[in-house]
Amino acid sequence: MLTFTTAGESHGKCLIVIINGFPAGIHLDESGINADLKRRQGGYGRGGRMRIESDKVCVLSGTRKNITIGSPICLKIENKDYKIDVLPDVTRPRPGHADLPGALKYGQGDVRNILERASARETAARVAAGALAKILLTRFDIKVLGYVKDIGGINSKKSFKNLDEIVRNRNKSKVYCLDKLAEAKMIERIKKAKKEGDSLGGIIEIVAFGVPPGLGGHTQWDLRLDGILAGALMSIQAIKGVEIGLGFGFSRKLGSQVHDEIFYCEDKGVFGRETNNAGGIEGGITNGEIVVARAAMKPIPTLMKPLRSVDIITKKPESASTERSDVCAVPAVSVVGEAVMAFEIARCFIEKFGGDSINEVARNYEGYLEQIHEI
Ligand code: EPS
Repeated sequence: MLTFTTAGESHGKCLIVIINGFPAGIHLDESGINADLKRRQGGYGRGGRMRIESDKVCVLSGTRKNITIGSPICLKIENKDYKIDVLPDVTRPRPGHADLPGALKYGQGDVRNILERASARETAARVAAGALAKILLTRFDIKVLGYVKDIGGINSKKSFKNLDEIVRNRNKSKVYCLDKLAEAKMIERIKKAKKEGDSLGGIIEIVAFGVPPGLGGHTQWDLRLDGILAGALMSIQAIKGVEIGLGFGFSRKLGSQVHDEIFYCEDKGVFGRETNNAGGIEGGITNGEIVVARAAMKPIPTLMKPLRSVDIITKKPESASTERSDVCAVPAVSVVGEAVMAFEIARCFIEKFGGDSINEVARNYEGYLEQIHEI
């Protein structure tokens, strides 16, 4: 079973991620992981912290001569802004943040003991785990890509079916969106929010190309891939909604308008569809089409123009605490979404084709590909 767990506080010494169940025999390319970490740090709308950090992984275990050996892989990302023990107490919780419910749950009179771990800084560790999953998936020509669809109500209209076009357009954009016109408007919208001491949310889209039919499962509720992806995406800090394929759009249409009709492609010997409203998943199982998920991010709760709150010690009305933060982290979340979706697809892939070494996984996968052509 492929799993990961993270540790670390926002202003602690470092972030750690331990990945278990990763097959032996894969070249662990640190530069690929670091490129994703850098992309997560970027995107227009980030605050001062990202000028302090320059996230890079240090591989502490699980490899020999840069090749995985099947043992737990431990990755470390250092925090340059390490100052957790000297930071002031926080007693005015921010509406929308883990501050108050966390303080109540853990019996803390200082909200800092909650916010340090609740911080989206943790997502750097998840991106490292996801980058590792992407190395595994790339070996089987599966590519997972995230980009921005909407920031503060400004919608990117463009969509591409071609992987290279998505990468090219996304990488050119300061907000990781595919639509140049929308990009300019999004940047203006972020500038305005910043000037007004406010913050902005948005929508990200993640697509997975080359996923074979048969990942996930219909036989038990927790095997369903749509449920797994929704859970993983929803667990990202500030995510409040997830859709697969047409998502909420299904509810407004007739069945005859939305279900993707089935064809058989004689020359390739595969089943196919002309539409992909299902987002590549039917009955909790991948159907061989592109897997498409979207997630909605709420605006960041740290506001320079703070909302009303209460001091948890004095119980008197006060403005919520303010501190350095991002105005908009939607571009960063598109990188995190890509990572968590890649990891979950890799987890299901290993579950189905599992093996201790990459060669064993490859053999199982090739056998399966032959089998599905035979039914
Ligand atoms: C965050 C607050 C900011 C963000 C941070 C998440 O950090 P700081 O309080 O140090 O300015 O920059 O995000 C990251 C550090 C990161 O790596 O993404 C919060 O309160 O969640």
